Amino acid sequence: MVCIGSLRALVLRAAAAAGGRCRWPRVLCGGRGAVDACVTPRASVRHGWRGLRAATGARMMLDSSSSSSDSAASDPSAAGQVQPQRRALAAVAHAHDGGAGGYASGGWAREDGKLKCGYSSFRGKRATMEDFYDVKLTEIDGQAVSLFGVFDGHGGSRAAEYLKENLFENLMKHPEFLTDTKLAISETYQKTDADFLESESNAFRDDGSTASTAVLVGGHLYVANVGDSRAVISKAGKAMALSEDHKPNRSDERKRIENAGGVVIWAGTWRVGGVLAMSRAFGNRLLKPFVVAEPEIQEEPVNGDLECLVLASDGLWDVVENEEAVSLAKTEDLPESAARKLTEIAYSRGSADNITCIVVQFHHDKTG
Ligand SMILES: *[C@@H]1O[C@H](CO)[C@@H](O)[C@H](O)[C@H]1NC(C)=O
Ligand SMILES: CC(=O)N[C@H]1CO[C@H](CO)[C@@H](O)[C@@H]1O
Repeated sequence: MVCIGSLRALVLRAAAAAGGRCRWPRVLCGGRGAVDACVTPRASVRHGWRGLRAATGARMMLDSSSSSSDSAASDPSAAGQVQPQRRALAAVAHAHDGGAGGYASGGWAREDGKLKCGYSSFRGKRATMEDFYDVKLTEIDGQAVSLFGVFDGHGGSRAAEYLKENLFENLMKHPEFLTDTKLAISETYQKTDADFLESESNAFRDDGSTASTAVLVGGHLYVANVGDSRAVISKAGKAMALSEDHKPNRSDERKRIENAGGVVIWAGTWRVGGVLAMSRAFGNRLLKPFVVAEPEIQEEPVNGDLECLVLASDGLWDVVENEEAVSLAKTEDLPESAARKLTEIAYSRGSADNITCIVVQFHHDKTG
């Protein structure tokens, strides 16, 4: 595969939630189509967007990658490129890892000032971290595109990590991504699930993961959900869930599972086959075809009414109400500190699970 189109690509990829996986900018050939960028804790100023703007090291690296790509794109051999052109719109980035038992958090803003986002991830009381997230602020064929995802793994971290690495990459490559975004999301979710199962050489592994994603393209917000992570927005002052958790005892889900020949059994809570406490997930080879990766998708217009968006794993939603989450997301100055406070609140209320959350604030009054 020619690496021309991908040279233009500049995508901010969030570090793995577990921290310590920051990547310095590098060009990926072979169709991955992304320059990953990440500022390590030491290179970043930790507090506030003003401080972040001082992270000029990151800016320069991003800029220099894009200018070298300009010359590459004028190369005649670029004529055959199949990749849409991508360009980063993220102004600043930082991330830091709170160390063992602590937090990882970070924040970004779009260059046009219309959107700020931040994340926070807490390892919880158990030993391993199975939550991952991904944030991409980019431009495809001249169109601003933002993607946010929370992936909460179970039975191992491989499915969640695979989604972080592949789901949005696959989605942005879908030929209908800009023209029929819902179709692209639905097909990409299911294809990525099939790819993951195929990539897992050990047929006895049963790693699974949720995916709660929000994609902003062409003045619309598309929220797609598989599993029991959740997306909530604040619209004209009101909290509104844009996904309905996939619990096995939801009557439509129970019906779907039973029609496929499966059972929903009470074992401490309602579980598919007495095993899994959610009715849809990526991976979970042994529970296919009852546990599917077909997303439910909701669409919202992006206008002045849309104030903020919170995506989080069930570690947050088990102990924090939707209303409380968005009211904190709206009132905090920085989305990163809102995300951080939400994970701290969830932890202080005794949530023992992984807690990962992304907060997005919309600033509609900003003009390019
Ligand atoms: C599903 O079961 C849980 C208890 O595990 C209960 O709290 C919830 O209300 C039930 N939901 C439905 C749709 O029946
Ligand atoms: C640190 C932590 O809480 N890890 C847990 C994350 O969630 C998965 C699935 O619920 C658990 O298996 C991990 O132990």
